[in-house]
Amino acid sequence: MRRAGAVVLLGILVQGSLAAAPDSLPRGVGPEFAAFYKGKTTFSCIGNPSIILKLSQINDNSCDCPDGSDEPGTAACSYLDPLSPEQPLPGSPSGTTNTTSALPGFWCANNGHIGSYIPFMYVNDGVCDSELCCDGSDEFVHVGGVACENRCAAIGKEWRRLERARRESAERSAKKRRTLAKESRELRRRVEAKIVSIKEELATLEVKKVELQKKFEEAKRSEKGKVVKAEGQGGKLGVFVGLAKSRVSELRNTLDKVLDQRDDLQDRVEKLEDILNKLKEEYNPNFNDEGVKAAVKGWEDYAASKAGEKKSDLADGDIMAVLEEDGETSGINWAEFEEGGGSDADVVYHLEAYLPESVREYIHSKLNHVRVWLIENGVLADNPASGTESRLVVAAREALESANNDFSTKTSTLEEQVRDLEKDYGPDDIFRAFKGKCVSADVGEYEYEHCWIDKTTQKSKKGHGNTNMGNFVRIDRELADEEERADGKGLGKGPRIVLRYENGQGCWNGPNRRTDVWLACAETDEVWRVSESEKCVYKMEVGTPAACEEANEPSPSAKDEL
Ligand code: MAN
Repeated sequence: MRRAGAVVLLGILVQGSLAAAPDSLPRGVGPEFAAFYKGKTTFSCIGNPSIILKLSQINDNSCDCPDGSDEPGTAACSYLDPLSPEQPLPGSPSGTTNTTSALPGFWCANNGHIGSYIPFMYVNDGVCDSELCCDGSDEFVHVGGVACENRCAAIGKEWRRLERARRESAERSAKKRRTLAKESRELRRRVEAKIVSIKEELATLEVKKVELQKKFEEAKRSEKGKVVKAEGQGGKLGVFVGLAKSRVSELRNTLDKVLDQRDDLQDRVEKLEDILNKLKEEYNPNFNDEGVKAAVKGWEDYAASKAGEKKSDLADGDIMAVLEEDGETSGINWAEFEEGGGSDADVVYHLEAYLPESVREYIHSKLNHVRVWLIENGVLADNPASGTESRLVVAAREALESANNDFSTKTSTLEEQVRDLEKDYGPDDIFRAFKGKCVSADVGEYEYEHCWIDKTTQKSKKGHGNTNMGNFVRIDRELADEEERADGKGLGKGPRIVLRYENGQGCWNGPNRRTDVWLACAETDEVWRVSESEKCVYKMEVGTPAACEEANEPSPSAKDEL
């Protein structure tokens, strides 16, 4: 490992340089500077071409060029490195090294791995810098007996393995991002389509509302002018009830009359029986009058047969009960049939009660229109209970109310959808696909949760409840400047998406909590780290495919044009 505090001057990795530098090149010259050294009889300093040196002055361990270009393979000009202390330079008008090195460093070809430059001050310093110079070519004089083995084969193999894994992971992440972008596009399209359809529905509803208002007014007007309804008018059952009621009353009157006649006849029979009884008791059997004798005999037979006769089951009380007027406590309660839930109209009025909750409201509004139509067209009876609105008015009012409710619900849904469409969901609308999703991580005594484009929460694992750490306000970009992490779970360097969450729960003696959620490209959504840089100001580092390179796919409209 390199000594602490050493400045990595230039860790430039030159791709595609697995081949060794040409033999004719002086030690330490990188491929992009080869032209300055190759096939020359003399050497001109790169930054000061007027200074011409002999070839033997290259790498002679003496810094002859002001830009150090004559010493590509030694540490002789290492003081030119920007962080080296200023040194007086012989012949310099300013007397200082107010110049920079023409070369980025000592070139390690690293055959079997990738070539790289190391700072000149590392050359022959007695330390093996295997990470930068795996071939050990920087320690060619073996200071203090140090001999750096060439580890490029193993390091290169491992590097290529990791590189392949990184590339594959990046490809998978990019693919996931494309899927997310596609999902987001589809979600956006749905919102747009919903807005169009709600607007159409509202336009239709507007017309319907005017119609229903008119119908309601008409129904109220006709209600006011209405006189008492004719008995039994209306639907089929209404007619039947009317007919039955008058028929029953007819039969009752007839029974009453028959009963009177019966009583009359009964009286007459009783009178005749008295006469015959008297005859039987008072006639003189000694008179041989055959006619009287036959009459008495006939009477005696009649009386005997009457004595053995069964008495009629029909009690007078029963007949009187039948003759009693119909009402709530006796006979048939016609009112129930005329006003109550017994009409055929009630089947339609109560149909909704049998429907599942989910469709009830919809059917209710549809049914109201049907009811009004049926009542208006005389198919259903409109049977108002006395002192209340007629069903026609009730149905018209309910239909209007239901249309008004429908209108206001749809208006708020429209406003909601329009707001959603205008909301910033990030590049490619990517965070639209994250709606309703959360990621969380256990950190110390809390579980931290990030609900995308919604809020961040600190959840106590000791049962102290949840604390809101901020609600989503906007998407920003900030520059990250962190060392790459071996596991790749870090922000690294470069511009990063930052999701801002503000106005969370108030901090005791402090501001409301807020969170910056920094995003970096990763294959899966994951909260990597949470920190509280100052009291109640949190930083979450979150990995997600959404933060990978933005897809440069042609837009669907561009495709269509092709
Ligand atoms: C709780 C947590 C901490 C916070 C303090 C502030 O303990 O929300 O993160 O720093 O309150 O009082």
